[in-house]
Amino acid sequence: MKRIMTIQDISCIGKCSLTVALPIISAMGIETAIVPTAVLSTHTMFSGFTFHDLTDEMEPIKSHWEREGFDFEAIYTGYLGSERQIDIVSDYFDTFKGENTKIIMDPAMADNGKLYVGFDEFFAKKMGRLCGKADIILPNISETCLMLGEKYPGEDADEKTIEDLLIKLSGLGAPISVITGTTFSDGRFGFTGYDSVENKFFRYGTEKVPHKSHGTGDIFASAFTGAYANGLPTIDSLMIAADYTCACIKNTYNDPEKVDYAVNFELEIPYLLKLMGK
Ligand code: PXL
Repeated sequence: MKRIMTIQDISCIGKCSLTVALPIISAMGIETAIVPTAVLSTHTMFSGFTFHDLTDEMEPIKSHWEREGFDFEAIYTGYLGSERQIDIVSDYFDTFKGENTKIIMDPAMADNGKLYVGFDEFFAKKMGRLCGKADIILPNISETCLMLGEKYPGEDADEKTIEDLLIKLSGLGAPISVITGTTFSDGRFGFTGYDSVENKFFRYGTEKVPHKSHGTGDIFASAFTGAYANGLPTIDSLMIAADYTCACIKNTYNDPEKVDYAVNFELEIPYLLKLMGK
């Protein structure tokens, strides 16, 4: 069985970061090793959340895994809790990046033009520098602008604006940059990417469901990582992730008992497996 590593927090309630990455990637038939960066009572949308930092565990976990000789098909990072964690994750990349190990980064730190509680512009710039070590980066529009120090153009930014941002993003150093949550002129919603090696843009959109929720970026990045680790090409993996995320949002939108802090990703795992041909 293939093995990936994912480095992000555990929000005990919130259906984001590790509590979605672990079930989604495992369900896709990939062993999912986790490096928890912090334990929070909820994600940071709630007021009064607790935050227990696990930075001090990260080095010892890395050293032990190194001694054991574990290797990984991919390293997927999400929400990181501090600038020091960014440095440690950079060491993880140096230690575990084998010839065939792909580094996938979702620089989860902002939405709707605003950083999540606890982050500042220095953190965003530093995350941008770490993105230079990745093979594929998956920021949303807000994260893109904050990493680049560019003005936030809004969620409905036009295709030309997004393409200009992608060119600048590629300057961070990752060969493939994908901006998630882009809206197209035909009203569809999805991702727009740029492959700087091939000098090619690509995009894919699904139906736009009028429901916005936390955690959808994490669901997208997790499904992408699972599909990619299964050996599917980048673009196919991104399309599967977009179709699955759309289904999760739609399921939630139609659920009279929905929660307002996350989407029903659990109920669409059978659909995800069908998309994978499993
Ligand atoms: O979904 C991204 C995310 C991950 N982890 C924590 C968060 C958020 C979004 O708010 O607060 C702790």
